[in-house]
Amino acid sequence: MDFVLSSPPAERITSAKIVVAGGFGVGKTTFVGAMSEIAPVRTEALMTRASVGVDELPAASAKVATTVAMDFGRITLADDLVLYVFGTPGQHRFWFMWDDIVQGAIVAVVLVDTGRLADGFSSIDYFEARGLPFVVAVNQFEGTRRYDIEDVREALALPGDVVIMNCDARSRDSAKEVLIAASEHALAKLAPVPATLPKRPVRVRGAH
Ligand SMILES: Nc1nc2c(ncn2[C@@H]2O[C@H](COP(=O)(O)OP(=O)(O)O)[C@@H](O)[C@H]2O)c(=O)[nH]1
Ligand SMILES: [Mg+2]
Repeated sequence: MDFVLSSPPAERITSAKIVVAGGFGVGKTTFVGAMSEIAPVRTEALMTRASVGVDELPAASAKVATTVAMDFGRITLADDLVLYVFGTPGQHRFWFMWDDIVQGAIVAVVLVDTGRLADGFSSIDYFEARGLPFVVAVNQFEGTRRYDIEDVREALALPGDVVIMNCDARSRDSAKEVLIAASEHALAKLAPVPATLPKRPVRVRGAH
């Protein structure tokens, strides 16, 4: 069968790297799997009884596998913009990999779960320390209490300019919305507009 392009190929394709971080079991692997247009690369291992007491999950979680290196997916946001999305392993014992995984990223998404908001702190601290812009996406697990975005902001002690949004990590559209917001946030941070223009004396042409 012939392959027909529906639109002419874009002149220049820009790719960017985005990192998805957050606590253990918050939905990072689910998020990358939902948004990726290629079969996501996963490095999941089955959780065994050996992880009891080490990797604690919410009581309702059906999680049977855990990411031991990273998740990787790709999404084309526009004809000329491709995002490569890397999910970090959540457990602290894998943090030695984070510096490599975030290398070259333009922005991060910190997934949080309102049942265990505090699990988001270490990711937030990490990106604040690295100076990497981030957005916060609240993964809405059913059965957990819903909070207003501003309550989440207060609980996480985040300033007003940090984008916080609700999401469903299982939904491609929802994950895509988060990635669009994150890319826009990165662009805004890359091209900061000075709050006030420097004041200069106005020179009138021809005046002496
Ligand atoms: N009910 C519900 N389950 C979810 C949601 N997001 C993820 N899960 C489940 O929660 C478990 C942990 O998700 P996973 O993506 O492996 O978390 P990770 O440790 O952050 O990679 C899995 O069994 C998912 O199927 C959600 O929005 N709602
Ligand atoms: Mg995972």
